[in-house]
Amino acid sequence: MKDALVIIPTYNERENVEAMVRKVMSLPHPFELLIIDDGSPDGTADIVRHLQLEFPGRLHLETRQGKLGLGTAYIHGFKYALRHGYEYIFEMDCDFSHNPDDLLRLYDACSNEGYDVAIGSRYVQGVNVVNWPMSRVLMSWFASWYVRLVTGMPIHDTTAGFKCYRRKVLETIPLDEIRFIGYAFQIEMKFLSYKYGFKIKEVPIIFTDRTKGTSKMTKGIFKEAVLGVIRMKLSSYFRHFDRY
Ligand SMILES: Nc1nc2c(ncn2[C@@H]2O[C@H](COP(=O)(O)OP(=O)(O)O)[C@@H](O)[C@H]2O)c(=O)[nH]1
Ligand SMILES: [Mg+2]
Repeated sequence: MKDALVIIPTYNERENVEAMVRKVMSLPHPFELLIIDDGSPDGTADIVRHLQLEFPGRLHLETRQGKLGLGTAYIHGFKYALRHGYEYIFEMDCDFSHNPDDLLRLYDACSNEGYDVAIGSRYVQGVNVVNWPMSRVLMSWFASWYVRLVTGMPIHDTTAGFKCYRRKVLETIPLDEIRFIGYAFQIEMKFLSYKYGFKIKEVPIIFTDRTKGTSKMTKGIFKEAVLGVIRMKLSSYFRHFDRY
């Protein structure tokens, strides 16, 4: 069984990807890295290919044709991780909003404290967000509150995208049934982890807005989440969440 794989989806992250790869490779735990690049026109994948020569066997790359969305990129990565036998599977952004040093804390929550899912959470104690415009902080905080209200799941940061899953979580969740692509994807993964009864921990982190490159967040992604969570909650009444 292999140990830990960090999945990072990328779209036009030329300014961040090399520093991110080097940072993860330098951590005091032998994380492996899987970049899922959606044919970034800025050549992100070429930079990764070049770095693979330096980190053989630890830096992996999957490329897809065109921008297909964050959710399907992660599903692609999760299947890769299951196929290749990793025990701890992480989600992280490429833009340094998530501090790679915190990978160690998420890893610890799952490998030593026995949690099935560890969430790098901005809203455990107050609001730990640096450099976001106030409008975006408020939107994110209210979004988390709204999702908690609709779904009833006891998680503060419901849209967080910095996570560690134990393998059995991704083996249990029916990955092919997930249709969401943006924030709603992150919400649904948490909702299903909760419904299937997995042990979830929120690890407090500080989230810092990117300083390089641009955000790919769109209005459509936001709209998907607003209606999506209601639909998700309603359909959950007609589903069974048995673990085998
Ligand atoms: N492969 C892939 N990666 C994406 C896509 N959209 C965003 N990303 C990556 O997902 C991460 C988070 O996106 P970002 O634009 O920072 O979203 P924000 O933090 O919500 O503004 C970054 O690493 C992006 O490069 C996509 O459609 N495909
Ligand atoms: Mg970002």
